[in-house]
Amino acid sequence: MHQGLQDWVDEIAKLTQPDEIVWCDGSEEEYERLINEQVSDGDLTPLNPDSYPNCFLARSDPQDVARVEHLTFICCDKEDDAGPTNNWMAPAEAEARVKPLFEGAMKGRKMYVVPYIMGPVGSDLSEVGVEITDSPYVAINMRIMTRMGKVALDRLGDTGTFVKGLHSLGDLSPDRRYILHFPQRREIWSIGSGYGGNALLGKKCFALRIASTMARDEGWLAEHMLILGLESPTGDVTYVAAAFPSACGKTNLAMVLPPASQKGWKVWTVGDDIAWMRFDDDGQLYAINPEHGFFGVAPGTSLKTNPNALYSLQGNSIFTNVALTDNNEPWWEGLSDPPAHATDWRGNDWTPSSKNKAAHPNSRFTAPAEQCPGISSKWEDPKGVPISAIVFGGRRARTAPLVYQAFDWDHGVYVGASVASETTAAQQGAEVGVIRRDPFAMLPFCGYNMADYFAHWFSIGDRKGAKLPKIFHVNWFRTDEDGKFIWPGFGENVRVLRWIRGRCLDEVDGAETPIGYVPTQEAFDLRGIEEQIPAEVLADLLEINKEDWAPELADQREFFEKFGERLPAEIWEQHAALCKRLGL
Ligand code: O2Y
Ligand code: MN
Repeated sequence: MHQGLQDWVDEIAKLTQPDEIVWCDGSEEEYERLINEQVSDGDLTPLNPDSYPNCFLARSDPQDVARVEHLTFICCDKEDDAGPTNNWMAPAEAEARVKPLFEGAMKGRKMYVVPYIMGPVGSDLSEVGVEITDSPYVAINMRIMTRMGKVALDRLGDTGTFVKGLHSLGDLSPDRRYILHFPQRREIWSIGSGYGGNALLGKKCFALRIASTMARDEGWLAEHMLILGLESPTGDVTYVAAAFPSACGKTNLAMVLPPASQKGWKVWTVGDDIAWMRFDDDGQLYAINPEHGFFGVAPGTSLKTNPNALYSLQGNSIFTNVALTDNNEPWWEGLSDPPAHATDWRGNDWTPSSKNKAAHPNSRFTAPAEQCPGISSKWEDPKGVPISAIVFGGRRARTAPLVYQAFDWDHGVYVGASVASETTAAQQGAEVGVIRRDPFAMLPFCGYNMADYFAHWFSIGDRKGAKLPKIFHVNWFRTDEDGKFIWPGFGENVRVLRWIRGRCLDEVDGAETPIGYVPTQEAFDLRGIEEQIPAEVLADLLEINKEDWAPELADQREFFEKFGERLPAEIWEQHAALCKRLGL
Protein backbone atom coordinates (compact mmCIF):
# COMPACT_ATOMS: atom_id res chain seq x y z
CA MET A 1 0.00 0.00 0.00
CA HIS A 2 1.16 3.47 -0.91
CA GLN A 3 1.45 5.34 2.40
CA GLY A 4 1.10 8.78 0.78
CA LEU A 5 -2.15 7.72 -0.87
CA GLN A 6 -3.49 6.12 2.32
CA ASP A 7 -2.65 9.26 4.33
CA TRP A 8 -4.36 11.50 1.80
CA VAL A 9 -7.48 9.31 1.72
CA ASP A 10 -7.60 9.42 5.54
CA GLU A 11 -7.19 13.20 5.52
CA ILE A 12 -10.00 13.65 2.98
CA ALA A 13 -12.30 11.24 4.82
CA LYS A 14 -11.74 13.27 8.00
CA LEU A 15 -12.54 16.47 6.12
CA THR A 16 -15.59 15.29 4.16
CA GLN A 17 -16.97 12.68 6.62
CA PRO A 18 -18.46 10.09 4.22
CA ASP A 19 -20.58 7.22 5.56
CA GLU A 20 -18.40 4.71 3.73
CA ILE A 21 -15.18 4.55 1.73
CA VAL A 22 -15.16 2.47 -1.47
CA TRP A 23 -11.82 1.73 -3.13
CA CYS A 24 -12.58 1.18 -6.82
CA ASP A 25 -10.82 -1.83 -8.37
CA GLY A 26 -12.09 -1.23 -11.91
CA SER A 27 -13.58 -4.72 -12.24
CA GLU A 28 -16.58 -5.66 -14.33
CA GLU A 29 -18.46 -6.74 -11.15
CA GLU A 30 -17.82 -3.42 -9.49
CA TYR A 31 -19.02 -1.54 -12.59
CA GLU A 32 -22.22 -3.60 -12.64
CA ARG A 33 -22.78 -2.99 -8.92
CA LEU A 34 -22.30 0.77 -9.28
CA ILE A 35 -24.67 0.81 -12.25
CA ASN A 36 -27.31 -1.27 -10.43
CA GLU A 37 -27.17 0.99 -7.38
CA GLN A 38 -27.72 4.06 -9.54
CA VAL A 39 -30.56 2.35 -11.42
CA SER A 40 -32.21 1.49 -8.06
CA ASP A 41 -31.79 5.08 -6.89
CA GLY A 42 -33.39 6.33 -10.11
CA ASP A 43 -30.20 8.14 -11.18
CA LEU A 44 -29.65 5.95 -14.24
CA THR A 45 -32.21 4.64 -16.72
CA PRO A 46 -31.38 1.42 -18.57
CA LEU A 47 -31.74 1.85 -22.34
CA ASN A 48 -33.22 -0.62 -24.81
CA PRO A 49 -31.14 -3.79 -24.26
CA ASP A 50 -31.63 -4.94 -27.88
CA SER A 51 -30.43 -1.80 -29.66
CA TYR A 52 -28.27 -0.28 -26.84
CA PRO A 53 -27.01 -3.17 -24.71
CA ASN A 54 -25.48 -2.21 -21.36
CA CYS A 55 -26.25 1.47 -22.02
CA PHE A 56 -27.71 3.94 -19.54
CA LEU A 57 -29.14 7.43 -19.48
CA ALA A 58 -28.19 9.97 -16.81
CA ARG A 59 -29.74 13.40 -16.31
CA SER A 60 -27.70 16.09 -14.63
CA ASP A 61 -29.00 18.94 -12.54
CA PRO A 62 -30.44 21.37 -15.14
CA GLN A 63 -28.11 24.07 -13.78
CA ASP A 64 -25.08 21.85 -14.21
CA VAL A 65 -24.70 21.11 -17.89
CA ALA A 66 -21.28 22.31 -19.05
CA ARG A 67 -17.80 23.38 -18.09
CA VAL A 68 -17.74 26.61 -16.09
CA GLU A 69 -14.78 28.69 -17.20
CA HIS A 70 -15.67 31.62 -14.92
CA LEU A 71 -15.52 29.30 -11.89
CA THR A 72 -12.28 27.58 -12.96
CA PHE A 73 -9.14 28.84 -11.25
CA ILE A 74 -5.39 28.31 -11.30
CA CYS A 75 -4.07 28.50 -7.73
CA CYS A 76 -0.36 29.28 -8.01
CA ASP A 77 1.55 31.67 -5.76
CA LYS A 78 1.82 34.57 -8.18
CA GLU A 79 -1.10 35.85 -10.25
CA ASP A 80 1.22 36.58 -13.15
CA ASP A 81 2.12 32.88 -13.37
CA ALA A 82 -1.53 32.13 -14.19
CA GLY A 83 -1.52 34.88 -16.81
CA PRO A 84 -4.19 37.17 -18.20
CA THR A 85 -6.30 34.40 -19.78
CA ASN A 86 -6.82 32.36 -16.58
CA ASN A 87 -8.74 33.10 -13.40
CA TRP A 88 -6.35 33.10 -10.46
CA MET A 89 -6.93 32.38 -6.79
CA ALA A 90 -4.16 32.53 -4.19
CA PRO A 91 -3.64 29.13 -2.52
CA ALA A 92 -4.32 30.73 0.89
CA GLU A 93 -7.62 32.11 -0.38
CA ALA A 94 -8.53 28.64 -1.72
CA GLU A 95 -7.90 27.23 1.77
CA ALA A 96 -10.06 29.91 3.35
CA ARG A 97 -12.85 30.15 0.81
CA VAL A 98 -13.18 26.74 -0.84
CA LYS A 99 -11.82 24.18 1.60
CA PRO A 100 -14.63 24.84 4.11
CA LEU A 101 -17.13 23.80 1.41
CA PHE A 102 -15.67 20.29 1.59
CA GLU A 103 -16.16 20.06 5.38
CA GLY A 104 -18.75 17.34 5.96
CA ALA A 105 -19.67 17.48 2.25
CA MET A 106 -19.85 13.66 1.95
CA LYS A 107 -22.01 13.06 5.05
CA GLY A 108 -24.71 10.53 4.14
CA ARG A 109 -22.79 9.60 0.96
CA LYS A 110 -20.18 7.08 -0.09
CA MET A 111 -16.70 8.27 -0.91
CA TYR A 112 -15.19 6.54 -3.95
CA VAL A 113 -11.42 6.36 -4.28
CA VAL A 114 -10.77 6.11 -8.02
CA PRO A 115 -7.15 5.36 -9.01
CA TYR A 116 -6.56 5.73 -12.75
CA ILE A 117 -3.88 5.85 -15.41
CA MET A 118 -3.89 8.50 -18.10
CA GLY A 119 -2.29 6.77 -21.08
CA PRO A 120 -1.64 3.18 -22.09
CA VAL A 121 -0.72 0.72 -19.36
CA GLY A 122 3.06 0.27 -19.38
CA SER A 123 3.82 3.46 -21.30
CA ASP A 124 6.60 5.76 -20.07
CA LEU A 125 4.41 8.63 -21.26
CA SER A 126 1.50 7.70 -18.97
CA GLU A 127 0.77 9.23 -15.55
CA VAL A 128 -1.30 8.14 -12.54
CA GLY A 129 -4.08 10.11 -10.91
CA VAL A 130 -6.41 9.37 -8.03
CA GLU A 131 -9.83 10.99 -7.86
CA ILE A 132 -11.76 10.98 -4.62
CA THR A 133 -15.41 11.61 -5.41
CA ASP A 134 -18.83 11.23 -3.83
CA SER A 135 -20.44 10.69 -7.24
CA PRO A 136 -20.92 7.10 -8.45
CA TYR A 137 -21.73 8.60 -11.88
CA VAL A 138 -18.19 10.01 -11.94
CA ALA A 139 -16.77 6.62 -10.94
CA ILE A 140 -18.48 4.78 -13.81
CA ASN A 141 -17.56 7.46 -16.34
CA MET A 142 -13.94 7.38 -15.15
CA ARG A 143 -13.93 3.63 -15.78
CA ILE A 144 -14.75 4.28 -19.43
CA MET A 145 -12.56 7.35 -19.87
CA THR A 146 -9.39 6.06 -18.13
CA ARG A 147 -7.62 2.82 -17.19
CA MET A 148 -9.13 2.67 -13.74
CA GLY A 149 -8.69 0.62 -10.56
CA LYS A 150 -6.18 -2.09 -9.69
CA VAL A 151 -4.15 -1.49 -12.83
CA ALA A 152 -3.42 2.05 -11.60
CA LEU A 153 -2.59 1.00 -8.04
CA ASP A 154 -0.23 -1.61 -9.47
CA ARG A 155 1.53 1.07 -11.50
CA LEU A 156 1.68 3.38 -8.50
CA GLY A 157 3.33 0.76 -6.29
CA ASP A 158 4.47 1.89 -2.85
CA THR A 159 6.19 5.08 -3.81
CA GLY A 160 4.94 6.32 -7.21
CA THR A 161 3.71 9.86 -7.76
CA PHE A 162 0.11 10.69 -8.57
CA VAL A 163 -2.06 13.72 -9.23
CA LYS A 164 -4.60 14.23 -6.44
CA GLY A 165 -8.15 15.09 -7.48
CA LEU A 166 -10.77 15.84 -4.84
CA HIS A 167 -14.32 16.06 -6.09
CA SER A 168 -17.61 16.51 -4.27
CA LEU A 169 -21.04 17.30 -5.63
CA GLY A 170 -21.49 19.61 -2.64
CA ASP A 171 -25.00 21.04 -2.86
CA LEU A 172 -24.71 21.51 -6.68
CA SER A 173 -25.33 25.21 -6.26
CA PRO A 174 -23.57 27.36 -8.90
CA ASP A 175 -22.89 29.80 -6.04
CA ARG A 176 -20.70 27.23 -4.35
CA ARG A 177 -19.12 25.73 -7.46
CA TYR A 178 -15.35 25.90 -7.91
CA ILE A 179 -12.85 24.04 -10.08
CA LEU A 180 -9.40 24.72 -8.65
CA HIS A 181 -6.00 23.63 -9.92
CA PHE A 182 -2.81 23.72 -7.84
CA PRO A 183 -0.10 23.16 -10.46
CA GLN A 184 2.79 23.39 -7.98
CA ARG A 185 1.48 20.55 -5.83
CA ARG A 186 -0.28 18.78 -8.74
CA GLU A 187 -3.66 18.81 -7.13
CA ILE A 188 -7.24 19.50 -8.21
CA TRP A 189 -10.28 20.44 -6.11
CA SER A 190 -13.71 20.43 -7.68
CA ILE A 191 -16.95 21.12 -5.84
CA GLY A 192 -20.54 21.86 -6.78
CA SER A 193 -20.73 20.18 -10.20
CA GLY A 194 -21.23 16.59 -11.29
CA TYR A 195 -20.80 17.28 -15.00
CA GLY A 196 -18.19 16.36 -17.57
CA GLY A 197 -15.04 18.43 -17.59
CA ASN A 198 -15.80 19.79 -14.09
CA ALA A 199 -16.10 16.39 -12.45
CA LEU A 200 -14.21 13.78 -14.51
CA LEU A 201 -10.94 15.15 -13.22
CA GLY A 202 -8.66 13.01 -15.40
CA LYS A 203 -9.75 14.85 -18.52
CA LYS A 204 -9.46 18.63 -18.79
CA CYS A 205 -8.24 19.25 -15.22
CA PHE A 206 -5.41 16.70 -15.17
CA ALA A 207 -4.64 15.77 -18.78
CA LEU A 208 -4.56 19.42 -19.86
CA ARG A 209 -4.32 22.00 -17.05
CA ILE A 210 -2.05 20.11 -14.63
CA ALA A 211 -0.27 18.12 -17.37
CA SER A 212 0.53 21.29 -19.35
CA THR A 213 2.54 22.55 -16.36
CA MET A 214 4.25 19.17 -15.96
CA ALA A 215 5.05 19.20 -19.68
CA ARG A 216 6.54 22.71 -19.45
CA ASP A 217 8.74 21.64 -16.52
CA GLU A 218 9.78 18.32 -18.08
CA GLY A 219 10.16 19.26 -21.77
CA TRP A 220 7.12 17.60 -23.33
CA LEU A 221 3.72 18.70 -24.67
CA ALA A 222 0.23 18.18 -23.22
CA GLU A 223 -2.16 19.37 -25.89
CA HIS A 224 -5.85 19.71 -26.73
CA MET A 225 -5.36 17.69 -29.91
CA LEU A 226 -6.89 14.75 -31.73
CA ILE A 227 -4.48 12.15 -33.11
CA LEU A 228 -5.14 10.29 -36.35
CA GLY A 229 -3.24 8.08 -38.76
CA LEU A 230 -3.74 8.51 -42.53
CA GLU A 231 -3.01 5.24 -44.34
CA SER A 232 -2.18 5.40 -48.04
CA PRO A 233 -3.22 2.75 -50.58
CA THR A 234 0.31 1.35 -50.31
CA GLY A 235 -0.04 0.90 -46.56
CA ASP A 236 2.21 3.61 -45.07
CA VAL A 237 0.62 5.57 -42.19
CA THR A 238 1.26 9.25 -41.48
CA TYR A 239 0.25 10.41 -38.00
CA VAL A 240 -1.19 13.86 -37.44
CA ALA A 241 -2.08 15.74 -34.24
CA ALA A 242 -4.65 18.51 -34.63
CA ALA A 243 -6.02 21.26 -32.41
CA PHE A 244 -9.39 22.92 -33.03
CA PRO A 245 -11.49 25.19 -30.84
CA SER A 246 -14.93 23.79 -29.92
CA ALA A 247 -17.59 23.54 -32.66
CA CYS A 248 -15.03 22.88 -35.42
CA GLY A 249 -15.72 19.15 -35.85
CA LYS A 250 -12.73 17.78 -33.99
CA THR A 251 -14.28 14.40 -33.15
CA ASN A 252 -15.62 14.16 -36.71
CA LEU A 253 -12.13 14.62 -38.16
CA ALA A 254 -10.60 12.16 -35.67
CA MET A 255 -13.01 9.50 -36.95
CA VAL A 256 -13.45 10.62 -40.57
CA LEU A 257 -14.35 7.99 -43.17
CA PRO A 258 -12.79 8.58 -46.59
CA PRO A 259 -15.47 8.72 -49.30
CA ALA A 260 -15.60 6.16 -52.13
CA SER A 261 -13.60 8.52 -54.36
CA GLN A 262 -10.61 8.18 -51.98
CA LYS A 263 -10.14 4.52 -52.82
CA GLY A 264 -7.52 2.76 -50.73
CA TRP A 265 -7.10 5.62 -48.23
CA LYS A 266 -7.96 4.96 -44.58
CA VAL A 267 -8.07 7.09 -41.46
CA TRP A 268 -7.30 5.49 -38.09
CA THR A 269 -8.36 7.11 -34.83
CA VAL A 270 -5.79 7.28 -32.04
CA GLY A 271 -7.56 9.95 -29.95
CA ASP A 272 -10.29 12.56 -30.33
CA ASP A 273 -9.42 15.22 -27.76
CA ILE A 274 -6.06 15.14 -25.98
CA ALA A 275 -2.48 14.31 -27.01
CA TRP A 276 0.60 13.93 -24.81
CA MET A 277 3.75 14.15 -26.91
CA ARG A 278 7.43 13.57 -26.18
CA PHE A 279 10.60 13.28 -28.27
CA ASP A 280 12.40 9.95 -28.15
CA ASP A 281 16.18 9.62 -28.10
CA ASP A 282 16.26 9.75 -31.92
CA GLY A 283 14.49 13.11 -31.92
CA GLN A 284 11.17 11.70 -33.19
CA LEU A 285 8.05 13.15 -31.57
CA TYR A 286 5.69 10.43 -30.29
CA ALA A 287 2.10 10.95 -29.14
CA ILE A 288 -0.21 8.99 -26.90
CA ASN A 289 -3.89 9.49 -26.26
CA PRO A 290 -4.08 9.68 -22.46
CA GLU A 291 -7.78 8.79 -22.54
CA HIS A 292 -9.53 5.45 -22.83
CA GLY A 293 -12.92 6.60 -24.10
CA PHE A 294 -14.77 9.35 -25.90
CA PHE A 295 -16.81 12.00 -24.08
CA GLY A 296 -18.44 13.31 -27.23
CA VAL A 297 -21.12 15.91 -27.91
CA ALA A 298 -24.24 14.02 -28.98
CA PRO A 299 -26.25 16.65 -30.95
CA GLY A 300 -25.25 16.66 -34.59
CA THR A 301 -23.66 13.20 -34.39
CA SER A 302 -25.28 10.98 -37.03
CA LEU A 303 -24.57 8.27 -39.55
CA LYS A 304 -23.94 11.04 -42.05
CA THR A 305 -21.65 13.27 -39.96
CA ASN A 306 -19.74 10.63 -37.98
CA PRO A 307 -20.67 6.96 -38.51
CA ASN A 308 -17.74 5.67 -36.46
CA ALA A 309 -18.86 7.70 -33.42
CA LEU A 310 -22.33 6.19 -33.75
CA TYR A 311 -20.92 2.65 -33.95
CA SER A 312 -18.72 3.41 -30.91
CA LEU A 313 -21.69 4.25 -28.69
CA GLN A 314 -23.99 1.38 -29.62
CA GLY A 315 -23.22 -0.54 -26.40
CA ASN A 316 -21.52 -0.20 -22.99
CA SER A 317 -22.02 3.57 -23.07
CA ILE A 318 -23.47 6.25 -20.82
CA PHE A 319 -25.61 9.02 -22.24
CA THR A 320 -25.99 12.27 -20.33
CA ASN A 321 -28.79 14.79 -20.94
CA VAL A 322 -29.98 13.30 -24.24
CA ALA A 323 -33.68 12.68 -24.94
CA LEU A 324 -35.32 9.28 -24.48
CA THR A 325 -37.64 7.82 -27.13
CA ASP A 326 -40.73 5.80 -26.27
CA ASN A 327 -38.71 2.79 -27.44
CA ASN A 328 -36.14 3.52 -24.70
CA GLU A 329 -33.47 4.65 -27.11
CA PRO A 330 -31.37 7.81 -26.81
CA TRP A 331 -32.18 10.60 -29.24
CA TRP A 332 -30.74 14.00 -30.01
CA GLU A 333 -31.19 16.71 -32.60
CA GLY A 334 -29.45 15.68 -35.81
CA LEU A 335 -29.41 11.95 -35.09
CA SER A 336 -32.42 11.06 -37.26
CA ASP A 337 -35.93 12.30 -38.01
CA PRO A 338 -37.47 13.49 -34.76
CA PRO A 339 -39.65 10.93 -32.98
CA ALA A 340 -43.36 11.81 -32.68
CA HIS A 341 -42.94 11.78 -28.91
CA ALA A 342 -39.99 11.58 -26.52
CA THR A 343 -38.95 12.51 -23.00
CA ASP A 344 -36.63 15.49 -23.10
CA TRP A 345 -33.32 15.85 -21.24
CA ARG A 346 -35.09 17.30 -18.21
CA GLY A 347 -37.55 14.39 -18.07
CA ASN A 348 -40.52 16.26 -19.59
CA ASP A 349 -42.77 15.20 -22.45
CA TRP A 350 -41.48 16.37 -25.80
CA THR A 351 -42.91 16.47 -29.34
CA PRO A 352 -41.46 18.05 -32.48
CA SER A 353 -43.67 21.08 -31.84
CA SER A 354 -42.17 21.68 -28.38
CA LYS A 355 -40.27 24.94 -28.21
CA ASN A 356 -37.37 23.46 -26.23
CA LYS A 357 -34.72 21.13 -27.59
CA ALA A 358 -35.19 17.45 -26.79
CA ALA A 359 -31.52 16.89 -25.95
CA HIS A 360 -29.39 19.50 -24.22
CA PRO A 361 -27.00 21.08 -26.80
CA ASN A 362 -24.07 19.92 -24.63
CA SER A 363 -25.49 16.43 -24.05
CA ARG A 364 -22.85 13.72 -24.17
CA PHE A 365 -22.04 10.09 -24.80
CA THR A 366 -19.30 8.35 -22.85
CA ALA A 367 -18.16 5.44 -25.01
CA PRO A 368 -15.18 3.06 -24.85
CA ALA A 369 -12.60 4.05 -27.49
CA GLU A 370 -11.93 0.41 -28.34
CA GLN A 371 -15.48 0.17 -29.75
CA CYS A 372 -14.65 2.62 -32.54
CA PRO A 373 -14.44 0.63 -35.80
CA GLY A 374 -11.65 2.95 -36.96
CA ILE A 375 -9.55 2.69 -33.79
CA SER A 376 -5.87 2.49 -34.66
CA SER A 377 -4.04 -0.77 -33.97
CA LYS A 378 -1.45 1.50 -32.32
CA TRP A 379 -3.80 3.41 -30.02
CA GLU A 380 -2.53 1.57 -26.95
CA ASP A 381 1.07 1.26 -28.12
CA PRO A 382 3.19 2.22 -25.08
CA LYS A 383 5.61 4.08 -27.36
CA GLY A 384 2.83 6.14 -28.92
CA VAL A 385 2.65 7.04 -32.60
CA PRO A 386 5.24 9.11 -34.51
CA ILE A 387 3.85 12.54 -35.33
CA SER A 388 4.70 13.99 -38.76
CA ALA A 389 2.30 16.93 -38.83
CA ILE A 390 0.65 19.29 -36.39
CA VAL A 391 -2.52 20.90 -37.67
CA PHE A 392 -4.35 23.91 -36.28
CA GLY A 393 -7.79 24.96 -37.37
CA GLY A 394 -10.61 27.35 -36.78
CA ARG A 395 -14.02 28.25 -38.10
CA ARG A 396 -13.50 31.29 -40.31
CA ALA A 397 -16.00 32.52 -42.91
CA ARG A 398 -13.19 34.49 -44.55
CA THR A 399 -9.48 35.10 -43.90
CA ALA A 400 -8.03 31.59 -43.47
CA PRO A 401 -7.73 29.49 -46.65
CA LEU A 402 -8.77 25.84 -46.79
CA VAL A 403 -5.24 24.80 -45.87
CA TYR A 404 -1.78 26.30 -45.60
CA GLN A 405 1.59 25.19 -44.31
CA ALA A 406 3.77 27.28 -42.02
CA PHE A 407 7.21 28.22 -43.36
CA ASP A 408 9.06 26.71 -40.40
CA TRP A 409 8.64 25.78 -36.71
CA ASP A 410 8.65 29.33 -35.32
CA HIS A 411 6.14 30.46 -37.91
CA GLY A 412 4.04 27.38 -37.05
CA VAL A 413 4.08 28.27 -33.35
CA TYR A 414 2.84 31.73 -34.28
CA VAL A 415 0.10 30.13 -36.43
CA GLY A 416 -0.93 28.07 -33.37
CA ALA A 417 -0.82 31.13 -31.13
CA SER A 418 -3.09 33.04 -33.52
CA VAL A 419 -5.81 30.37 -33.77
CA ALA A 420 -9.27 31.93 -33.62
CA SER A 421 -12.75 30.72 -34.37
CA GLU A 422 -16.19 32.17 -35.02
CA THR A 423 -19.05 31.38 -32.66
CA THR A 424 -22.00 29.32 -33.94
CA ALA A 425 -25.69 29.31 -33.10
CA ALA A 426 -25.12 26.10 -31.10
CA GLN A 427 -22.82 27.86 -28.63
CA GLN A 428 -24.76 29.04 -25.63
CA GLY A 429 -24.85 32.70 -24.75
CA ALA A 430 -22.75 33.74 -27.71
CA GLU A 431 -23.53 36.17 -30.49
CA VAL A 432 -23.17 34.25 -33.78
CA GLY A 433 -20.10 34.90 -35.95
CA VAL A 434 -18.00 36.63 -33.29
CA ILE A 435 -14.28 35.87 -33.55
CA ARG A 436 -12.84 34.36 -30.38
CA ARG A 437 -9.11 33.97 -30.09
CA ASP A 438 -8.20 30.52 -28.81
CA PRO A 439 -4.44 29.91 -29.15
CA PHE A 440 -3.65 26.24 -29.75
CA ALA A 441 -7.33 25.63 -28.75
CA MET A 442 -5.84 25.73 -25.24
CA LEU A 443 -7.23 29.01 -23.90
CA PRO A 444 -9.52 27.33 -21.32
CA PHE A 445 -7.07 24.51 -20.64
CA CYS A 446 -3.58 25.92 -20.17
CA GLY A 447 -2.53 25.62 -16.52
CA TYR A 448 -0.13 28.56 -16.62
CA ASN A 449 0.60 31.89 -18.27
CA MET A 450 0.03 31.41 -22.01
CA ALA A 451 2.96 33.72 -22.79
CA ASP A 452 5.18 31.08 -21.15
CA TYR A 453 3.29 28.37 -23.00
CA PHE A 454 4.17 30.02 -26.33
CA ALA A 455 7.79 30.27 -25.13
CA HIS A 456 7.71 26.55 -24.32
CA TRP A 457 6.57 25.78 -27.86
CA PHE A 458 9.30 28.02 -29.34
CA SER A 459 11.89 26.27 -27.15
CA ILE A 460 10.88 22.90 -28.62
CA GLY A 461 12.12 24.25 -31.96
CA ASP A 462 15.60 24.76 -30.45
CA ARG A 463 15.85 21.16 -29.28
CA LYS A 464 19.03 19.56 -30.55
CA GLY A 465 18.40 16.74 -33.01
CA ALA A 466 14.61 17.11 -32.92
CA LYS A 467 12.84 15.98 -36.10
CA LEU A 468 10.26 18.71 -35.95
CA PRO A 469 6.81 17.97 -37.37
CA LYS A 470 5.59 20.28 -40.12
CA ILE A 471 2.85 22.67 -39.05
CA PHE A 472 -0.37 23.41 -40.96
CA HIS A 473 -3.61 25.37 -40.60
CA VAL A 474 -6.99 24.29 -42.00
CA ASN A 475 -10.37 25.96 -42.33
CA TRP A 476 -13.34 23.89 -43.51
CA PHE A 477 -15.76 26.77 -43.02
CA ARG A 478 -15.11 29.41 -45.69
CA THR A 479 -18.41 30.79 -47.03
CA ASP A 480 -19.56 32.39 -50.28
CA GLU A 481 -21.43 35.71 -50.69
CA ASP A 482 -24.66 33.95 -49.68
CA GLY A 483 -23.13 32.65 -46.48
CA LYS A 484 -23.03 29.05 -47.75
CA PHE A 485 -20.08 26.80 -46.97
CA ILE A 486 -17.93 26.39 -50.09
CA TRP A 487 -16.00 23.28 -49.07
CA PRO A 488 -18.12 20.10 -48.63
CA GLY A 489 -16.16 19.06 -45.53
CA PHE A 490 -16.65 15.74 -43.69
CA GLY A 491 -15.12 12.84 -45.69
CA GLU A 492 -13.79 15.22 -48.34
CA ASN A 493 -11.41 16.62 -45.70
CA VAL A 494 -9.31 13.51 -46.41
CA ARG A 495 -8.16 15.31 -49.57
CA VAL A 496 -6.65 18.01 -47.37
CA LEU A 497 -5.05 15.39 -45.12
CA ARG A 498 -3.55 13.83 -48.25
CA TRP A 499 -1.91 17.12 -49.23
CA ILE A 500 -0.57 17.47 -45.69
CA ARG A 501 0.86 13.94 -45.87
CA GLY A 502 2.36 14.71 -49.29
CA ARG A 503 4.10 17.79 -47.87
CA CYS A 504 5.46 15.78 -44.93
CA LEU A 505 6.89 13.24 -47.38
CA ASP A 506 8.12 15.93 -49.80
CA GLU A 507 5.94 14.42 -52.49
CA VAL A 508 3.72 17.36 -53.45
CA ASP A 509 4.14 21.04 -54.25
CA GLY A 510 3.10 24.09 -52.32
CA ALA A 511 2.86 27.60 -53.69
CA GLU A 512 4.43 30.28 -51.53
CA THR A 513 2.05 33.02 -50.33
CA PRO A 514 2.52 35.73 -47.67
CA ILE A 515 0.92 33.48 -45.01
CA GLY A 516 2.58 30.17 -45.91
CA TYR A 517 2.45 27.46 -48.57
CA VAL A 518 -0.88 26.52 -50.14
CA PRO A 519 -1.52 23.56 -52.47
CA THR A 520 -0.84 24.09 -56.14
CA GLN A 521 -3.78 23.07 -58.34
CA GLU A 522 -1.82 20.01 -59.51
CA ALA A 523 -0.97 18.94 -55.97
CA PHE A 524 -4.57 18.81 -54.80
CA ASP A 525 -6.79 15.93 -55.89
CA LEU A 526 -10.25 17.16 -56.95
CA ARG A 527 -11.23 14.00 -58.85
CA GLY A 528 -14.85 13.13 -58.10
CA ILE A 529 -15.80 16.62 -56.86
CA GLU A 530 -14.79 18.67 -59.93
CA GLU A 531 -18.41 19.71 -60.48
CA GLN A 532 -18.84 21.09 -57.00
CA ILE A 533 -15.27 22.34 -56.67
CA PRO A 534 -13.90 23.25 -60.11
CA ALA A 535 -10.37 24.67 -60.24
CA GLU A 536 -11.56 28.28 -59.87
CA VAL A 537 -13.50 27.45 -56.69
CA LEU A 538 -10.40 25.77 -55.25
CA ALA A 539 -8.55 28.97 -56.09
CA ASP A 540 -11.20 30.93 -54.13
CA LEU A 541 -10.82 28.55 -51.19
CA LEU A 542 -7.08 29.15 -51.17
CA GLU A 543 -7.17 32.89 -51.82
CA ILE A 544 -5.51 35.27 -49.39
CA ASN A 545 -7.20 38.66 -49.23
CA LYS A 546 -5.31 41.59 -47.80
CA GLU A 547 -8.62 43.23 -46.81
CA ASP A 548 -9.45 40.29 -44.54
CA TRP A 549 -5.96 40.02 -43.05
CA ALA A 550 -5.70 43.69 -42.02
CA PRO A 551 -8.44 43.43 -39.32
CA GLU A 552 -7.20 39.93 -38.43
CA LEU A 553 -3.71 41.24 -37.68
CA ALA A 554 -5.14 44.13 -35.67
CA ASP A 555 -7.24 41.68 -33.63
CA GLN A 556 -4.19 39.48 -33.05
CA ARG A 557 -2.18 42.51 -31.90
CA GLU A 558 -4.86 43.49 -29.41
CA PHE A 559 -4.93 39.92 -28.06
CA PHE A 560 -1.15 39.50 -27.81
CA GLU A 561 -0.77 42.89 -26.09
CA LYS A 562 -2.61 41.43 -23.08
CA PHE A 563 0.51 39.44 -22.24
CA GLY A 564 2.72 42.54 -21.96
CA GLU A 565 6.45 42.06 -21.50
CA ARG A 566 6.06 38.36 -20.86
CA LEU A 567 5.09 37.59 -24.48
CA PRO A 568 8.05 35.98 -26.30
CA ALA A 569 9.68 38.35 -28.77
CA GLU A 570 9.25 35.70 -31.47
CA ILE A 571 5.49 36.35 -31.53
CA TRP A 572 6.00 40.03 -32.37
CA GLU A 573 8.73 39.15 -34.87
CA GLN A 574 6.40 36.74 -36.65
CA HIS A 575 3.53 39.26 -36.52
CA ALA A 576 5.73 41.98 -38.01
CA ALA A 577 7.08 39.65 -40.68
CA LEU A 578 3.55 38.66 -41.72
CA CYS A 579 2.44 42.30 -41.88
CA LYS A 580 5.44 43.01 -44.11
CA ARG A 581 4.81 40.04 -46.42
CA LEU A 582 1.19 41.17 -46.80
CA GLY A 583 2.28 44.77 -47.42
CA LEU A 584 0.29 45.98 -44.41
O1 O2Y B 1 -18.87 20.52 -21.16
C1 O2Y B 1 -18.11 19.71 -20.64
O2 O2Y B 1 -18.07 19.51 -19.42
C2 O2Y B 1 -17.20 18.92 -21.43
S1 O2Y B 1 -16.19 19.86 -22.45
C3 O2Y B 1 -15.39 18.78 -23.53
C4 O2Y B 1 -15.66 17.43 -23.49
C5 O2Y B 1 -15.02 16.58 -24.34
C6 O2Y B 1 -14.09 17.08 -25.21
N1 O2Y B 1 -13.82 18.40 -25.26
C7 O2Y B 1 -14.46 19.25 -24.47
C8 O2Y B 1 -14.08 20.70 -24.63
O3 O2Y B 1 -14.73 21.60 -24.14
O4 O2Y B 1 -13.07 20.92 -25.31
MN1 MN C 1 -12.00 19.19 -25.94
